Amino acid sequence: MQLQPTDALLVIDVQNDFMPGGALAVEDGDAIVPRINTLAKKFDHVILTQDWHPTQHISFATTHTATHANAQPFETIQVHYGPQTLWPEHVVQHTEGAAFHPDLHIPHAELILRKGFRRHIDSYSAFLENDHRTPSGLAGYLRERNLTRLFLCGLAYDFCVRYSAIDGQNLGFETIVIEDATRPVNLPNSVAETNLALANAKIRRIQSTDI
Ligand code: VGL
Ligand code: ZN
Repeated sequence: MQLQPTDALLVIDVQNDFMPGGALAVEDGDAIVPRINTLAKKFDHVILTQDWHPTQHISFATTHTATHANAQPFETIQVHYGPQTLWPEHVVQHTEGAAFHPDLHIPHAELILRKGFRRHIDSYSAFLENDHRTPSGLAGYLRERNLTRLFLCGLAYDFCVRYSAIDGQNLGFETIVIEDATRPVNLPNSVAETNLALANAKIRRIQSTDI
């Protein structure tokens, strides 16, 4: 595949808490770090996202234990904008868990986009928060810079990569997921649903060797 100057690599949430041993560990999450470093060298434009939650964030199961007797990590509850899966406390702002994996090496990355920083709205997608309305500003940034095709990698395939890809495609960017440079959280059905959602949105999945 021939890369173009209008392409950007979007590296989603390669942070310590999503690595084996972290607060919201993704199995084998660290295996993609060297692969992402290699991929990034091929792109003129690289953007990193960083999940960045305040304490008592709406996505933390512990935030809801007073009001939802059985609020447990990995269960879904209804909040003011619809369903929200609950998670262990993770990527709390300015903690070591929120830092990028120490081996992630992309010195030419041009933007670090933080998301999920509002206590009352989670944000899986790099474009829109989980109310599916509040924009992050990324679409405007990309359009203003004439970056029209997006390649996505990082964590996790079935949450933040999935929702970023769908929103990116819906907002008019040609969006491609580099599957072997992602790993899933893997809740019941989450990978199958993601495969289907990406296919329905006409989002291509490729391998890092295709680039
Ligand atoms: C993510 C769950 C909660 C992700 C972030 O990066 O996919 N998943 N917060
Ligand atoms: Zn999060």
